[in-house]
Amino acid sequence: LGQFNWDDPLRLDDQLSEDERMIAASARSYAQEKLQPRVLNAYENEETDPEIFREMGEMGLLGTTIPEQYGGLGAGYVSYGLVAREVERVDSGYRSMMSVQSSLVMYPIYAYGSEEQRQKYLPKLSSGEWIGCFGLTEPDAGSDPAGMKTRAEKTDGGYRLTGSKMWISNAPIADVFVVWAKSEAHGGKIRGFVLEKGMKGLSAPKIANKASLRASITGEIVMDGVEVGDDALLPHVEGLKGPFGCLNRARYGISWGAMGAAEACWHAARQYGLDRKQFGRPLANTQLFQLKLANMQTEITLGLQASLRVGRLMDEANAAPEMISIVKRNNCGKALEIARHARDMHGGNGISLEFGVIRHMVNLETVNTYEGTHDVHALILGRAQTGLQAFF
Ligand code: TGC
Ligand code: FAD
Repeated sequence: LGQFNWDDPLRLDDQLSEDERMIAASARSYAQEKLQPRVLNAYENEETDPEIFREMGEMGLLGTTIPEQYGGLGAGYVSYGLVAREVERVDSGYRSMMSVQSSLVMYPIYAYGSEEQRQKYLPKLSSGEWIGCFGLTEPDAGSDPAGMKTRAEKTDGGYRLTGSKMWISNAPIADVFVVWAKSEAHGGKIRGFVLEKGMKGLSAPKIANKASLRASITGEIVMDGVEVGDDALLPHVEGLKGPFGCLNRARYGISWGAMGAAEACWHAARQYGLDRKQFGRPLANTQLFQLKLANMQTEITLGLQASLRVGRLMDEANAAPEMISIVKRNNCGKALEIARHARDMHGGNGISLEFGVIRHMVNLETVNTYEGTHDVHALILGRAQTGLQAFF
């Protein structure tokens, strides 16, 4: 008979390579030793320590899938997912910082950039010396990025960018800005540009008073006629498939990350139930408590297996975006539900930040919304199986 491990029921660990296990273990020890001790303070005070990028860079956690010649780790997408899971076990905001840098800034520069752009930006982004952000969403264009208003006008030897981006992770502390704009010189098609901190007309004010994802700084990007050279254009992609190509990777990482946050909530609820007695016995000795734990265990186990399958297909360059919609949507929705139950199972203590579960719960509201909301991914999947477009 096979062995049953309550916290790894389908033995995900056995399905990983030696390298993948090592990368996960090193991400876990970094996250538990360096991030866990500072998260409460960061969350309470809404403070993002830029030093975290340097530390992650040193640990090889930035640009996991980028080739080593550009400073990346040269590992696969399963490894990237395992890193996201370990970081988000501590806080979704820390995973956000990591995944924006890796999938939304380094990836487009690697996949769509010139050799000069790769050489200039990737090593410093992978070491964490430079911090990156990704500007797609605008005040009037969120789920529908095709409605963006940001424009790039051709100038002599370059472009002038005008517009604003909203809800941009890392923006106020970013050195490198990957922004998407409609380019008049390319028939109004969406093109990517790499901007740098300090450019005239570029600013990134912080969005304050977030109730969610407080350990990760978020801002606007304001481009008031920012002049850039021709070399700021990402030459190798045009149209929405540019930003979506990055989002495929980030959404996939989120599917693992959300399960990490869910695992943290599940484990906390189980321990709480074993420790706390009411009516003369541990809470974990009641049927309702065990039903909730069984549901958590089942959803997390299935969610992780599904992400592993998509990761393996990504490593074979054989994954379809709709597969990623399934795991992003399912795992975020399920993680949010698990966090809400874990909060409830902690009773009054569940509303205290000291116990962590309400922080995960509130963070997961963002995770369920960004990178395509739960409902937008349902519409992507609805379109794929009916052939009918229900966005408008
Ligand atoms: P649609 O007509 O479907 O497609 C337009 C073009 O894009 C191509 N495409 C894709 N390519 C690669 N991967 C994908 N997943 C793709 N999806 C679409 C498509 O083939 C087409 O190419 P072409 O060559 O024919 O032009 O576009 P639509 O305008 O109808 O899109 C609808 C919809 C809802 C699917 C899409 O707009 C969508 O996904 N909306 C959600 C927006 C979103 O996810 N925003 C994320 C912002 S970034 C962020 O949240 C970062 S948070 C990070 C953190 O802090 O961790
Ligand atoms: P809307 O698109 O206005 O959606 C509002 C509601 O309407 C949602 O429930 C949605 O599901 C629903 N809805 C929308 N369209 C339809 C439809 N056709 N049919 C049915 N229902 C629909 N963006 C970036 O570009 N870069 C970042 O780094 C980034 N970081 C973020 C960090 C945080 C903390 C947050 C909160 C957001 C971030 N975003 C970022 C933006 C994020 O991607 C958007 O918030 C998200 O795509 C949703 O867009 P919206 O907020 O405009 O909501």
